[in-house]
Amino acid sequence: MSSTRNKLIELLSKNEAQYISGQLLSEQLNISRSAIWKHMNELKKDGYEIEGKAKKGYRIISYPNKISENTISWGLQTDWLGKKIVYRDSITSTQRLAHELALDGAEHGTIVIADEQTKGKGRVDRNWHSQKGKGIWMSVILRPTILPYLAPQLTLLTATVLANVIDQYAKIKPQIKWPNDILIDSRKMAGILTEMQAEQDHVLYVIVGMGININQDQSDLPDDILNKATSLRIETGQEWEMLPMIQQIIETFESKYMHYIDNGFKEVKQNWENYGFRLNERLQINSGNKRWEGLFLGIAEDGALLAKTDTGIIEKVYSGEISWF
Ligand code: BT5
Repeated sequence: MSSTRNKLIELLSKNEAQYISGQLLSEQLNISRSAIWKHMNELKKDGYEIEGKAKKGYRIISYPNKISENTISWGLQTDWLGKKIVYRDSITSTQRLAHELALDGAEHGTIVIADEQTKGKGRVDRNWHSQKGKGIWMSVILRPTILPYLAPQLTLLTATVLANVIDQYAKIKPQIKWPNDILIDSRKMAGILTEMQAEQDHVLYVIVGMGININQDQSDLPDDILNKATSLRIETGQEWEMLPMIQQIIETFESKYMHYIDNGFKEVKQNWENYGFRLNERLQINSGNKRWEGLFLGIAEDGALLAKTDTGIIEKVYSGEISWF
């Protein structure tokens, strides 16, 4: 977003109670009156309500709820994450566009976000329902300096980011079901999809997709997920503003990611286990053609699930489905 626009919003918001004249704005920003007028129109398009009165000047009446490149960027306290944001009203899948942009050289920290996805993706080509304006559908392009086999750690890291933000923002403690589900009352409120392009020992890029159900009510949920999904609204009985939550997710992500890159996985592991679903309970694991039972111990340093078999052996599970009794 242009720095002039940022300054303009800043000036307007400092003067909220009174009008600020076009003359003063043009002096402070060092641009013409007609340029100011153009910026004002752009702000209105982004959902800012601005009153303009002859002889008095401009006054901000309300800030936007609307999601756009600009409204997300404004006030975002990050160094690199979300410096470039690509927003669409409607898209097939933010993952898909993120892959295209990444292959085209998009920089580390680029974000793709949409109001609606018509072909939202889950893992292994499952479908992800992404109704217009009802949730946060967002993909982050990362170019991490980690070895490819450690990329699954990024899914677990992202899960802790979402759990933390839901916890702080809505004062509701979610649980993380290994590896990628965020649950409330055993129902899925958010899912994460991590996809990677790598050479043998070098990650080209990773795309972390997050789908978070926010303002659906029970009747919005499609039949196939009616009994296993939930939203923040269903859980709390109120509508939630998405914009501040998106910003909080981006800021928390950057800070946890930096800590992880600098210090390793230890803190992610602790944080994850703090929200771990059914830790220390018996579970059933289906991976490949093997099906076995054991005690869920937590996660390993490399992000694998740790479970103890009935013969006392501690096994690591890297992929598969788990279920409980
Ligand atoms: C996931 O897959 O949970 C990963 C979801 C990632 C979605 C984001 S949105 C932004 C980005 N762009 C995309 O296109 N995708 C990412 P998985 O663990 O495979 O779970 C998929 C299963 O969850 C489906 O088979 C349904 O049973 C269920 N499901 C579908 N939509 C859901 C929803 N909105 N809420 C809860 N559960 C849902």
